[in-house]
Amino acid sequence: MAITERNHQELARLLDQARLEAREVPPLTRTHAELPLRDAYAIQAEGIRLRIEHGERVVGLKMGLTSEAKRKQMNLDSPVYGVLTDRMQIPAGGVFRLQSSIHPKIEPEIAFRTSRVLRGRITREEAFNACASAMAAMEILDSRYVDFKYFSLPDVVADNSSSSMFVLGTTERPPRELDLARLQMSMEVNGEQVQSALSSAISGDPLLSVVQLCELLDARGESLPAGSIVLAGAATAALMLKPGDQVRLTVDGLGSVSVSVSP
Ligand code: OOG
Ligand code: MG
Repeated sequence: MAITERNHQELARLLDQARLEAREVPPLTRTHAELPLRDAYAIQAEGIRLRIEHGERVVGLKMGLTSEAKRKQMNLDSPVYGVLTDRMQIPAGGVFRLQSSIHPKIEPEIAFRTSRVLRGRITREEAFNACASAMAAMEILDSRYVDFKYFSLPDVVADNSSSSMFVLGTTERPPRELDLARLQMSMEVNGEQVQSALSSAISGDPLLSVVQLCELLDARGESLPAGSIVLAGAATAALMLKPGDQVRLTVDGLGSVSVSVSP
């Protein structure tokens, strides 16, 4: 059965309710086996429209599945994007409440802040020139689907690519001051290192995540506004969060960023 615009709205509402009530729902492809990726992005956009209706403001975009470690963990094979709003941001050193989520995981990332609009297909150099700064970042994912692990690409895209929250480091440096593909990244939980990787794990070079993002946006006739935050994707597999966890990411040249987890 072909998917209609009305279906987009209904499915977006279903996922939004699941998020608000911190309740799992079956993957959409259970009931809509043939869910084209294009429709999945339309459902994602409709979900963001609902959040804007509730007073949220779009502040950027995130790339997902840009590292081999993540593609393996999720058993999915191509990069996807999602939308970030102001209400998803936790201040550096802030608190994440487990209560308001389903089965959250955390992952180490690099973020960029753009200073000019990026339209159409771009080169690495254009991405480099458009990114005013890079930051250490962690993303907290929370799939709205039963059993976080098993879903298809359209399912994850419709669910805003599992976005939940994110935290940015306060050290912002221009890309030209960094060897962006060779930054050591180390994530600790309660003082113990749990994940580590070189930033090259992210798309071979985190700036290439921006290039890929622009390609995906272009395919939908969209562009990346100036002043956007872009999460380049996780360098390692994501880690389940537990109450009491103190999570800290340290990145060469970009300092540390932390978040604590309360019940
Ligand atoms: C999809 C989102 C992946 C990343 O950084 O790779 C992602 C998921 O893992 O549920 O955000
Ligand atoms: Mg991520």
